[in-house]
Amino acid sequence: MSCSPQQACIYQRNGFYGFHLYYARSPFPPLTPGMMRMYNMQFCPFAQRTKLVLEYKEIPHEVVNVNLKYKPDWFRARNPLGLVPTLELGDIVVNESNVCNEFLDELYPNRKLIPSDIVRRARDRMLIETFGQVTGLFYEIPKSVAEGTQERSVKKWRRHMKRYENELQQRGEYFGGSSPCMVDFALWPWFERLGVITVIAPETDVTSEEYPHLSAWIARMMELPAVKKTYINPRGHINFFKTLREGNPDYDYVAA
Ligand SMILES: N[C@@H](CCC(=O)N[C@@H](CS)C(=O)NCC(=O)O)C(=O)O
Repeated sequence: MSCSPQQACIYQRNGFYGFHLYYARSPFPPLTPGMMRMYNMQFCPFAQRTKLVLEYKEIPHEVVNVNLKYKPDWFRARNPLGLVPTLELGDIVVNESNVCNEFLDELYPNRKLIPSDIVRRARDRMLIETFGQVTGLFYEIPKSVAEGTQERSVKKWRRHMKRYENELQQRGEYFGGSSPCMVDFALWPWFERLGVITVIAPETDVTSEEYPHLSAWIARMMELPAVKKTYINPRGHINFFKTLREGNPDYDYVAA
């Protein structure tokens, strides 16, 4: 199937993705009544957080991939900051990956991901909040390597990895114990993209010698059907990251 940039085109590729064809003047793809819609960009780790929850809970949904360089007005109307992920269901619009995920967990209580125990919930929330420091390192490390000043940022990286390693040691197979919780899905997208920084700074690798629990968790996560459905291989992520840094993001790249 092919469609022009002006067409509203929602379709499945690899069972999940559609092309990012919603250029500035493309028409609004009509909503399917009662169907959860997610505005997405296939390489966005924040959007992947929400896709993982949609898949894990087996929530029927449709995906509209947005070209983030040329955002349609109707997308900006739904998210003034112009960010994916954004969810839409009837007249409800929800932005921000963590907020989207909390909304989904409350609306669809099967396979609960947020614990009801308030202490456990606070601990999980802290892990997700502080992970913002790790996501920032995905930009800081390549920059510091280019400037020859990576020692400090790599040290920061290792300190964070150790923190998550220790947490897993206490919690079990997943951050949720014997099954995944919201922490697993909130963190996973950046572990899937590990190849992007290990190729630039090999010292960032999560080896089984140094991080036995974290590396076993990575292998375990790769077996989850939700992860398999949203997975893009390192080549795909590296290519996207490169085109993004060059200022010409290749949203539709298909990693073979
Ligand atoms: N805090 C947001 C971050 C989302 C975000 O940064 N998304 C990026 C794509 S990975 C985006 O939509 N960028 C568009 C832009 O900055 O114009 C969240 O957690 O959802």
